[in-house]
Amino acid sequence: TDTEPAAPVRETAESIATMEIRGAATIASAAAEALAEQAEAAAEEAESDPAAFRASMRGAGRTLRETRPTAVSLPNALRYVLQRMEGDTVDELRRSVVGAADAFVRQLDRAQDDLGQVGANRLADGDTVMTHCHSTDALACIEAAVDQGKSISAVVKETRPRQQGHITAEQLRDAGVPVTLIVDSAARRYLDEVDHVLVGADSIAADGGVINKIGTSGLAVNARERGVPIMTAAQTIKLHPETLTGHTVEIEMRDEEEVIGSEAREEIGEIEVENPAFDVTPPRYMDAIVTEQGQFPPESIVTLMRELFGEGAAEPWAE
Ligand code: RUB
Repeated sequence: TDTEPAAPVRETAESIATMEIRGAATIASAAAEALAEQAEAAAEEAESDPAAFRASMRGAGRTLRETRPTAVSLPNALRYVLQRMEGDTVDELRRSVVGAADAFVRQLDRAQDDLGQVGANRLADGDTVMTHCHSTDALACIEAAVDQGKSISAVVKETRPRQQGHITAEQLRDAGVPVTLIVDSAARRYLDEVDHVLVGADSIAADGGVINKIGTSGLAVNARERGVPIMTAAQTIKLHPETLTGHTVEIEMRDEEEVIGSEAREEIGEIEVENPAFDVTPPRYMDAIVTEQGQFPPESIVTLMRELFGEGAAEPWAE
């Protein structure tokens, strides 16, 4: 049986669950780094027992996997690192894990830079972009456009209930992008004033459906109705391999506390409160998926998915 993971893994898992660490790409790199730290701790503990080392890494993988269900970049990160765990001795195993985690994080950073260039090419000098939630992949596109010398402004949706729009607003302000913050329900009114809608993704399904922060699908439908193009910025680590075999993506349901505090709850009394964190935008409402490998119409993303994840969705963390 596996022992409890080392402190860095437990702390990272806790931070992901409480959303101190959040956003699909950030979660993925934190998980990879936690596995590297687990490898160091496990190498000391397992001493010369490779089987104990492997069991300890699988346990860490499970702890990280169980934090949040929707962003596939998390299991994809665990798969990347744990499938590269190899060697006959504990030291070889340790080095393979640390090396794979390093390589993963570097690839993630490079993919985001490359994707930013692709997304930036869709933006023209003087454009205004509407954002939803906080996506580092989406921000990379705007920042690359600014680096290209384009002047871009932004209309930023606050994104209830957790207001990740505030993080987006701060980062855009720091990048020198003029920001107008609006409440979510004002989005359709402001669509007439923007040239693009730009969002990120937690997962992309084989049919091109985009799973992202709750409210994305309504925004996409409104954007289509107003004739505003909408794109998703998503590195290929967001492609969900299990959807190739018909599985659906689990939508995280979060605590009602995020929607009504205890005081409001007491006043309102016995009513149902639901708090889904994500929704699915059907491919027909999305104009383009921008990845580090170029931009794709959502309907053709399945080809890329087969190429990159065709071997299926192994679970190297399973007992
Ligand atoms: C974050 C969210 C982001 C995607 C993409 O949701 O929906 O749009 O994760 O982010 P939460 P990135 O705040 O609930 O984690 O481009 O940084 O991977």
